[in-house]
Amino acid sequence: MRTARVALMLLAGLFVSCGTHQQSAIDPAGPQSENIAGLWWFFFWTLTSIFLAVMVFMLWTLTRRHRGIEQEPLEIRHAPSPETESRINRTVAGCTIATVVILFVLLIASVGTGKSVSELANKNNGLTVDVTGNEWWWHIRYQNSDASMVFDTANEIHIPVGRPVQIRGMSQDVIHSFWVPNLHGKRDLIPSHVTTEWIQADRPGIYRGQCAEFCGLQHAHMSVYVIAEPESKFQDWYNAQLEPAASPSTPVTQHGQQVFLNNACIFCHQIRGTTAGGQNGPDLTHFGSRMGIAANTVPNTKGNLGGWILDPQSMKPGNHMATIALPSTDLQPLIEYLESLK
Ligand code: HEC
Ligand SMILES: [Cu+2]
Repeated sequence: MRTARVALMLLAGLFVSCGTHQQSAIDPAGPQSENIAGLWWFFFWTLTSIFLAVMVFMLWTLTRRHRGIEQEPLEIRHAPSPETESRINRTVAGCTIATVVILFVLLIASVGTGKSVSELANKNNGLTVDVTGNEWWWHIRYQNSDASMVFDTANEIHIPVGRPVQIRGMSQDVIHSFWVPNLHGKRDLIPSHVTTEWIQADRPGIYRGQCAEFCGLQHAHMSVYVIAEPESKFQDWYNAQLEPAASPSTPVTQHGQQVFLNNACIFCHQIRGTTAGGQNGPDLTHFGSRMGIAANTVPNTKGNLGGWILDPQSMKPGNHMATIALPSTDLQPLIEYLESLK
């Protein structure tokens, strides 16, 4: 009984979404995942029925009375009569044909799902987002045919509800896999190869995704949020992201900016509108507007940010951010500055 309960809980854990940030393949939020969830349920019910039918049949054969068979001498027990023999043959042939037919039905359903998942690609709407896997964070670039409209961010993708968005997946190092279960299946991100997929959210929400291909030490701390918002809210966000970073307006944040620009931070991080143009770490131009720190390992709060800058290796061991010893008088202004970058 206890094992059954534990197994049920584990199973539920696979599917149930955690809090407001949903992550579930069978709670679809868009047409792609709806197709995939439909296929999943079709497989589930088909295979469950077969399993139950086999179990019932087995129980029936085990419990029914074998008339007279016990009295027969051992040698002839295994020599069935010609009628029994032909009945057995017919049953085996029937089951074999049924198995082949069922496998074909599942195959056709699966190919059909693949086809309907790719259909969204025919609707072009102009929004293309490049997602590049890095050990262990997501580089996000909003593409545009006008180069002045291209911008970078990290670990968070905003999309307008009801519009298809093309995701172009790439990798900077090893193979990663982009998987936001409420919106789509897994798509591998392969070095020097571009993979594409189309996602669409039909209801607003925050959909959590995570790297689905083991990519090294911090693979488990490589998550991404897809935030689906109504068109007008999305446009506000988009326009704000296009802007360079806000200039610091108070003495404290001005001091914080100087701390950032005078340290090694600039070799790895970009803050558009300043001299910091590093490309080895997440773009920080609008860092203060994001939900999480270090691929959403911890929520983006001042306390967590201070802990991260002081000792990134204890929060996410092995990650590629350098530990930089800062005097305590510099840390607080630096935190204030980064959080002011909305
Ligand atoms: C050697 C390159 C390097 C240096 C130097 C560096 N960082 Fe980082 N930083 C990174 C990398 C890589 C990440 C992503 C780590 C991860 O999530 O695995 C990161 C993450 C961050 C983040 C979290 C961003 C996000 O959206 O998740 C902040 C904030 C940050 N760094 C601030 C700083 C500050 C401030 C300094 C200077 C004191 C600094 N970094 C110096 C490489 C660097
Ligand atoms: Cu990864």
